[in-house]
Amino acid sequence: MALDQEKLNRFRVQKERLGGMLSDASEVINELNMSTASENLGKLSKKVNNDTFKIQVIGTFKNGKSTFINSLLGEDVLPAYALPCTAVINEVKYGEKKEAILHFRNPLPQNLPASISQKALAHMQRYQMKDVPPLVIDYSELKDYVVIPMGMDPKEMLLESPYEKVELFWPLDLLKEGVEIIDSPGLNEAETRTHVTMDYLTKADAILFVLAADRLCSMDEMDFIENNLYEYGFTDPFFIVNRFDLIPNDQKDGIVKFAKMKLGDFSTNDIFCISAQQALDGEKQNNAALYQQSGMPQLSQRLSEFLTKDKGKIKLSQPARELKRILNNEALYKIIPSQRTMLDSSLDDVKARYEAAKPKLETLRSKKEQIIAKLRLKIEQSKHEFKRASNRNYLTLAEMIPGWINEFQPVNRFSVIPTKKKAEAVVSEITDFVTKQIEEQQKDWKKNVLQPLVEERSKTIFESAEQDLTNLYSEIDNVNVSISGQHEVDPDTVPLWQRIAAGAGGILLGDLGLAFSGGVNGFSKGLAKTAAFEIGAGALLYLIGALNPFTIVAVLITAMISTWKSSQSGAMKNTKEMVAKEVVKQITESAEDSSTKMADTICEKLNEIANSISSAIDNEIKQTEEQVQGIIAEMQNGQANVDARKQVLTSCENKIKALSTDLDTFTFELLEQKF
Ligand SMILES: Nc1nc2c(ncn2[C@@H]2O[C@H](COP(=O)(O)OP(=O)(O)OP(=O)(O)O)[C@@H](O)[C@H]2O)c(=O)[nH]1
Ligand SMILES: [Mg+2]
Repeated sequence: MALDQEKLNRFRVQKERLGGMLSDASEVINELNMSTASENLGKLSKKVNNDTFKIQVIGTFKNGKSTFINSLLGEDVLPAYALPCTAVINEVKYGEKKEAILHFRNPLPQNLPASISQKALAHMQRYQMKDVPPLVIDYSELKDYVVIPMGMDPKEMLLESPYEKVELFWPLDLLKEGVEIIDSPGLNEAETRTHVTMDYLTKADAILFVLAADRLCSMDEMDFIENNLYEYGFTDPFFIVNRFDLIPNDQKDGIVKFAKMKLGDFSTNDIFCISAQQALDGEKQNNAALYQQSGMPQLSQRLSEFLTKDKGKIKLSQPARELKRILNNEALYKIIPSQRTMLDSSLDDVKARYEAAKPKLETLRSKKEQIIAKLRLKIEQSKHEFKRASNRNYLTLAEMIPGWINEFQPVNRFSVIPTKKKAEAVVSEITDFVTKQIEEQQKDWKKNVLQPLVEERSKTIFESAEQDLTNLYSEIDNVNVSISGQHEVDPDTVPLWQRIAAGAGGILLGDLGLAFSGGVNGFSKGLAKTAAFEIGAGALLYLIGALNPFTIVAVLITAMISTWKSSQSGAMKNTKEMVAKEVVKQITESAEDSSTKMADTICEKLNEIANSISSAIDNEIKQTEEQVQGIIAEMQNGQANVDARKQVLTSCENKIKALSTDLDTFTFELLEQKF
């Protein structure tokens, strides 16, 4: 696919422009001896320069995801068959040389498929199956690694892949500037592989959702779009209706209308009806007419526009805003005036004021420790509440299971002669059904009970510290003023969340963090929302893995064969009861452990937030010390040095003002899409 070179160039220019401003700003910030801000600028530069942009291609199995990506690559690279096939995440990235690198899971799953590639197996064994480093593989042999083992023992098909992902490097223009296209296993094909795809969603920046024109908008798909995509923050995915060549001409309009009706509310983007197969064939055969007919040119055009214009907007506007805040709120209004007043004082005065402030700074440090200790305690205390909620959930679940199973009518029936195979078929069907039911119920529970509970509890926890933190910050400000010798305290209008975020760097610069939610909701609510979101995005359903038809069959087989003697319906009834009992037993037995794990995970997240608050305050106090120590050192070198330093301050001030104006223009142009 050709990328709109002109737009791409404009994006590069914008990126370089912001990069230039960042490095100018960095000089000023270093000159002013602002170490935390300087670290933050480093992170911003990294974000602007090396950022990847991950587009995950996702959709029901066999809708043509891999074929679609192949059509972008212009070759049959990713395996695409009529059977469910993609089993592993494939990250397609830019590289001059076509190359594939296989990454291994750590730890490796216990059972490996018998059909595993010998080369991969030998490599794993070389490292005693532990911490296995990546392996370069021939990209034309991808099928030996990333494909679901077919026609094997059905147990094999359920196994987890030992590979974490494949990185495929390809010299495709579209992938320049850190763009990555991610092929993921099909949804709703198998539990293990749906999980692989879902787990990756937290890393994706944008979604291409591939549907099939000949089986459009199934209930599963709509449920996924309505519930999951939105939950993960993808409010504007690209919908691709593939396999459009299979629709007779006189029905094409109807399909387009139907797709718009079903999907229109979930994205502002156009819906693209394409034939990935025709596009790929067109590319391979150099048949421009076929490629044209495939509908790919329009999609291609829109994607390149997205990657140059919108991607730029998404990725550049946040660092630009943050840069402006550091320059104005921190450097211009705080640090420069404070350094000036110190330089205007006598060295003895500054030293004396610093000595007087030292015990205060120590007090502030221990106050901080107390606030954080209180927070940690409150987090620990709420653990039992999370655990209780989770236990209640398992209890309710266990009560519902017998009813579900009782009402379920399996397609598989008992034969006259008892066989293990038949028994397995019936039990698998019931277990599959009940697993789906549990999943549905758990999804609802997570959304309607767990997330609101986490949000509400974290709000209470962080609210309890809000006043103390605000006071602490104003005491830090007072100490700063007393050291610098400024006369009046300038009441700080910067909201608490922003100060903490700036000091903690990490949260603010993360993609989902405080900067986003704190700005809209304020400190505690912002933190609570962030926490609840992260909990929702994580795979918290520890239970599901425990339900496995094979273990259930193994436990029940003897008892089942003996029920066979009764009538067909009697045997079915007995089997259902036995399966229900076994499932309930498995759930009840693992409930305590799963609930503990769940509560631990939630509290770990909340403690991470507490740690960030703690280091944000540490950084503020450290900055106060570094500032005065720096000025004392300058003053000790004599008056000439002080005068020179004052000139440096004036020049920093002018540079910041100029940079701010540039940044305003930059942001305006970015938002107005003037480039
Ligand atoms: N007629 C037609 N067939 C297509 C089209 N796109 C893909 N196919 C075929 O559909 C089958 C499935 O395509 P894949 O690309 O493997 O689908 P997938 O979504 O990657 O499948 P999983 O990896 O199993 O989830 C293959 O046999 C393709 O040749 C299309 O636009 N038209
Ligand atoms: Mg595939």
